[in-house]
Amino acid sequence: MISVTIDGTPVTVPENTTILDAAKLLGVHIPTLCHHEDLCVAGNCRVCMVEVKGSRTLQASCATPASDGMEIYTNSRLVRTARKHVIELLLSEHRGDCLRCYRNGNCELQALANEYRIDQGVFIDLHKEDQVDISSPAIQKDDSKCIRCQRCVRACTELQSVSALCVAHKGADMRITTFWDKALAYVVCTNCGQCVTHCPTGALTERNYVEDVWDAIYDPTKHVVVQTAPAIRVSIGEEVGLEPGQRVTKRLVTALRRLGFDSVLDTDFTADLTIIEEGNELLHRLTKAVRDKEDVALPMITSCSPGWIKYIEHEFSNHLDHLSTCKSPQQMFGPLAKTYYAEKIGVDPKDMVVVSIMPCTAKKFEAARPEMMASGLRDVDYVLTTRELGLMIRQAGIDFTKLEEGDYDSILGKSTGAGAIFGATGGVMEAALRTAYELITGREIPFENLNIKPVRGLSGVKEATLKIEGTLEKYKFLEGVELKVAIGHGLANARKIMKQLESGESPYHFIEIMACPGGCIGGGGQPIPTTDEIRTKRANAIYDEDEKMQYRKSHDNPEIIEIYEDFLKEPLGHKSHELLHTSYVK
Ligand code: HC0
Repeated sequence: MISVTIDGTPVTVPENTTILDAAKLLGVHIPTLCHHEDLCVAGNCRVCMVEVKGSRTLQASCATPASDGMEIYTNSRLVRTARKHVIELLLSEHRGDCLRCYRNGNCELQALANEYRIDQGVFIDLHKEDQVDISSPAIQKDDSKCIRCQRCVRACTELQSVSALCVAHKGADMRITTFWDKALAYVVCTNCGQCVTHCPTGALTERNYVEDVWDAIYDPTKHVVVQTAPAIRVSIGEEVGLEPGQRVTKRLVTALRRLGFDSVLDTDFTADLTIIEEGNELLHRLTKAVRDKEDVALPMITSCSPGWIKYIEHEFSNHLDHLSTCKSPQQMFGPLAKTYYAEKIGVDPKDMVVVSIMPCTAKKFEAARPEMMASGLRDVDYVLTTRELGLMIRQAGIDFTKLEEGDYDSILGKSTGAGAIFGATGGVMEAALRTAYELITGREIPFENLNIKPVRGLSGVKEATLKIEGTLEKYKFLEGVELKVAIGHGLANARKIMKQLESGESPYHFIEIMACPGGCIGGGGQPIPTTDEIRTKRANAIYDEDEKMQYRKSHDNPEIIEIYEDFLKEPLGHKSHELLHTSYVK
């Protein structure tokens, strides 16, 4: 441990603690624009400069380790003057039309400019024209708002191992760009949106479709159906002024009705359906491999995260046969809404508009993929992020705290705890294991074993082994098999898993991969900021939701039982293949 004084107050901290973190321990906030706890130290915005006694220059507190006996001043006249100049310099290059900016009110640069009362800059205002790249259906990039902090580049490289964004040129010409300066739609971007949630300004945002959805709602000839992803119910509260980790499912339903959606349905229902289809697909592959000794692609890997799908298509396209052929729950919902549900409620599918509320920017891309027209129409018409829904609720003047509780409509509205936990890393695996156990053994999983702890939490790659015992006669060939599973979240972890698979050393039968750190609760469409502390709170709320549900296993969902009896007939059957399964692009 070492001792330092910060603004005259002594504090003891572990060795190698940065000045920024030492100050945090003492409750002193030092502003910064380039630093983010998810990312490596950059030290390039210089906003976090502090005075260190005996040092000839100011020090970037995020990049300077505290040392024993250091006397640090975070708010001296020198520091304040220098910091103000740095902010002014940044503002001189930043197109400051805050009133029109999507991040107005949630922009770190704007907040600092306000805090430091930057009313009249001493530097020439370069007032750049907007330079917006809208080539992608998911993400838009506006260089005129970029402050070159490189958080996006680090998120894309460190967290996601994608490197679609990079730094070009030097000094005043330095820019954040892409390979050969191509538009985002034409580089290896996976649309995951981690650049967006890490951007301090409005330089990177999702493509916003709020006005299109209002138009659909106002159109009396349209029946507008909304589906809500598992992770929304534990994060939308942050957009309307609640603390992270509030579970607001029933108030969310009421808010959506108040906004004017005609049917309020749940992606958790199709998450349950995914488990039935994907669980049967896994059993089918295991049967071929273990009983029939056939050469079949194992491990099978989940396919519900569209950022992950784009990544494997770009980076590991020789291994696409490992992907489950199941569409994501979002894309299972779309064609079911425009066939089965439309018929049930007597609406012409041409007059139906399907809107998804997703914690994910890549879902916008997924919905726009050419193959996602199994209903004969665009299966999902618009995808809004949690942030866009928050905007709609605020625009409509809805006081979330005063909302009464509501229930999802039926059918495609009922779900289980297994569907809910899809929203956290490991959740798809946990849901699948709950169902697989009962399918293979014919016995009910003991209540105390429903929570499968090894697959939970924020470790980058998680593993579990389950010995199969006491099988039904038809699965006797699986008796004694040790089922090995792995879970990866964040594409850098996906790369590790895929490298192991590529080398032929993957010991697993089944792998869950989600593109974003933490899974969907940490998705690129989630409220900003998103940190590990917030991810944990959202995940805990999801597990809480699971424990409060009437049903906790997908195959117990009465609406799932009904849709198979009524419409789909059997898992992996003809109708399922037509509507619920897909293929991938090399
Ligand atoms: Fe997810 Fe999903 S769990 S990807 O994270 O599988 O976005 O929340 O909606 O589709 O259900 C996101 C979240 C979903 C899908 C589900 C899956």
